[in-house]
Amino acid sequence: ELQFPERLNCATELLDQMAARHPQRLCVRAAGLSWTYGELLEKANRIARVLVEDLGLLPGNRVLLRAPNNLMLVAAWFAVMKAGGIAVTTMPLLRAKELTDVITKAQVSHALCDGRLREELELALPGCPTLEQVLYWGEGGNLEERMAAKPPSFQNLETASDDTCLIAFTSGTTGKPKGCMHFHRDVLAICDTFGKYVLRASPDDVFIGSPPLAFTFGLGALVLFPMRIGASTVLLEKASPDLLLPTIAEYKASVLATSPTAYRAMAAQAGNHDLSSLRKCVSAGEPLPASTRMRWKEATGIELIDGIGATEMLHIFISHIEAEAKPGATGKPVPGYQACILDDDGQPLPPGQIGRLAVKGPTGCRYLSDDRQRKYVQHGWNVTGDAYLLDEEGYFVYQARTDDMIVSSGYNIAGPEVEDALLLHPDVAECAVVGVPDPERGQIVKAYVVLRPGVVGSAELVRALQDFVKQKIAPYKYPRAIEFRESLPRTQTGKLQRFVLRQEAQG
Ligand code: 3SK
Repeated sequence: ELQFPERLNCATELLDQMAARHPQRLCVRAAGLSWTYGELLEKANRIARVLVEDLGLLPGNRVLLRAPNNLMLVAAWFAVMKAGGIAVTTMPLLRAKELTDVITKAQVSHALCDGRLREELELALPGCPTLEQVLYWGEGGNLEERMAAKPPSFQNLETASDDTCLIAFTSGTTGKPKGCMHFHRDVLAICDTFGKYVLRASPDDVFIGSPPLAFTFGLGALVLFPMRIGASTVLLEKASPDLLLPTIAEYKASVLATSPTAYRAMAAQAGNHDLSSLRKCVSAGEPLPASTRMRWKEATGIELIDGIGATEMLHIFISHIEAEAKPGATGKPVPGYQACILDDDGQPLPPGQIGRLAVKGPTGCRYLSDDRQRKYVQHGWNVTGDAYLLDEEGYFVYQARTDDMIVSSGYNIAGPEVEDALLLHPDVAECAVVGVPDPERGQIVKAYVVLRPGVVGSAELVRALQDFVKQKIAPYKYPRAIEFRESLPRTQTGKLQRFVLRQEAQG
């Protein structure tokens, strides 16, 4: 079991102490910029002073952070930790309405924002009476000027290890985001569980990846895990597969964190780039199809480390080391966590039966003023919205989001299993499978398919895809309806929004 002292500030552990030991070691890099641990500490200290001395920040105040993944965002995040504030990091693409909801719900009082993202924040301001202090950096901002006027030192607030330090908003695959509160000790706990026992990176590693730092997958994989061990990280403001591949080569990145969709796209182009520096690749954010694991391994020789996490749990809680990968299964509980499968009455199910995945461990769900807390945390278990089964070897095998189970003529069909089968077809680039109402069968399986460039959808192709699925999995699971699309609805973290397709189908 992890033990943390009663008083603990995660910034002291991750930044101050590492900078004291290795001031000259490279810490964060981005196009044309690079800061050592010593330099990042100085920037964070100066921002902390601006927050406290100029903007009157008090411990427990909530600070909105708004920027693409860049160095100033990391410095601002640590400044908030140092000053005992609570970071509310938001997706760069949020619009004024969404920002207003977050600011209102989290009672945000201060904001630090990249000047390029000023417009939507300013549109939101009239609807946000709690937000009194806003500073911009970069374009049209003066944060840097204020920083330059401050000394480079700061005395970190001695927070309690169970003081809240961040509120992460869920990306909302169901369309209703919730704020999840996490403590200073939680930030270190994810480093000392998944980071230490599954990822097992070293100080020489160079981390890189696509998830925004507002998504806790990105915060952990691109900032917290590298800094816990004194490694360095490369941040990309735009991290499409096309940009990630050459940047991995340019920086000789060795640890990559991105989504299954990106791995699939990158596998197709991997041969055109020098990826020889890569040694560890983490996939999370969405279930990993066995075909994607296989394609990435064929393209790079690297076994993906798959993981399921949740904003509610802060990071990944089921995963595996490379040597224990089992295609089609997510893995086993990360050391420090326990997991089980519950039936609808909250009773544990034996291996082989599908139920709700429940977990407990050093991190857990604390929704900010939301009744859904009672549903998520039951008898000490965090009951996720994922349908899983435990196999005979103790691996947890993903079936579907509980909302994505399709019941057709009495058969239970997991949409993602049909998606996995479709993805094996060479003409399919992406797909989403949902249940749509049907007068005879209750529901039928419908697939929305994005075809590979140059392939044209036709009635013959529909039949070919249906036959293909029938060859791969039990024939009753085949998609009775197939619609070709240019793209699929996704959250800003890349998760498929099947509920949007279900709603469309229901009219
Ligand atoms: O979606 C996930 O699997 C995830 C992974 C790591 C951290 C947070 C999340 C939501």
